[in-house]
Amino acid sequence: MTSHFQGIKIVEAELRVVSLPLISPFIVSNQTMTDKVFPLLILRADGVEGYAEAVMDPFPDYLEETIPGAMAFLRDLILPQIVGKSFSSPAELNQLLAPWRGHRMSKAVVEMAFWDLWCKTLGVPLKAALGGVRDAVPVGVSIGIASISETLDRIAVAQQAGYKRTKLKIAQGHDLALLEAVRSKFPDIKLTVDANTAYGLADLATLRAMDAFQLDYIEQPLAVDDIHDHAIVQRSIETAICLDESIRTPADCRKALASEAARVINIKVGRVGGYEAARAIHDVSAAFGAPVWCGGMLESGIGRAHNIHLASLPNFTKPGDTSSSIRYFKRDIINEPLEAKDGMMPVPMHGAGLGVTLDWAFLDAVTQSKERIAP
Ligand code: OSB
Ligand code: MG
Repeated sequence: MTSHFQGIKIVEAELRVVSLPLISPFIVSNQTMTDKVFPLLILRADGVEGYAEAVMDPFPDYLEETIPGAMAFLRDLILPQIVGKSFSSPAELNQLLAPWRGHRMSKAVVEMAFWDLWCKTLGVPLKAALGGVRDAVPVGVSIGIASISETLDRIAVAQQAGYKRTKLKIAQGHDLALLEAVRSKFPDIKLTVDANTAYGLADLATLRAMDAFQLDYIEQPLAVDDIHDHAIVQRSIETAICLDESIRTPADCRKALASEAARVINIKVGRVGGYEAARAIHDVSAAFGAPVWCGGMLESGIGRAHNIHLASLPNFTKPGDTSSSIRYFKRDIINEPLEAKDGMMPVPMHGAGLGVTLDWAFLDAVTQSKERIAP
């Protein structure tokens, strides 16, 4: 941009809570989701809109943040601080958010919507502004907890569709027998498991037994705040550990990799507070030689599109969780279908920024609440 660029004035914010029914319930070790409920933020500048969705759940079952808490934080504290002000870059906006502790999912939705607004103003795809290098990203599926026979059926469907990796949600008592059955039917597929913190050091024998199944990694076996005990487990097993919930900041990532608590990192831009943190985590991981992949939170097309742009960065070398939206929803809130083909998800490029547009009529039909924050 030229030196005339005065920044982008945010004239208004629109904050919605949206509820999209899931085609089938998604079950993980500590929660069951039947509808995907999420805050959707629209930031408006002169003739341009930026979109993002937040990834916290109605209850604090994945991490601490909740939708009711986020709505209060956004409506009463953060959005009144930024509406009516001008920002020349996402970094400048982040300076305003940085002093507040925690609330990373809430900060992320604001920062991500601004990135979209900024890129649309500059006329560049989000991918280009972020430093992405791919036009399509490799993706796999995340399969929720179900009976062994149902799980085998779902894997067969995903294999048929060409997905590049299968991740199975596991829990205490839903682990070794499941892996035995899956490996005997699918001996060669790229397979991972995600425990969503269900285990502890007392389960070391179970975790060690997973070495027999050629898993690409075991995702988040232990508690959210337990990098130390993950290092103990990583020393005792051959399979790589991948951290998800434990990595919220670039410093978390540095400590986890430096202490060899993990060898792979799951990056969710919505979990870590936005693209600035996500890119720093990507870079720290690359410095340690640790591959990263892009996680998901069952997002609608808006969050899904953000994830795909992020996953186009160079060190996202393992397949991400951003599979086709029709696996989750009968109908999405965006107009351009996000469909993977042979396990590759194209980066959406319908115009600048996020590269997708909202289906306003359907969005209104699935909106639970809507409020406007103006100066
Ligand atoms: O741990 O990655 C996780 C979904 C909800 C909460 C946590 C997680 C997940 C997934 C689904 O694994 C990923 C996706 O398909 O979006
Ligand atoms: Mg996970």
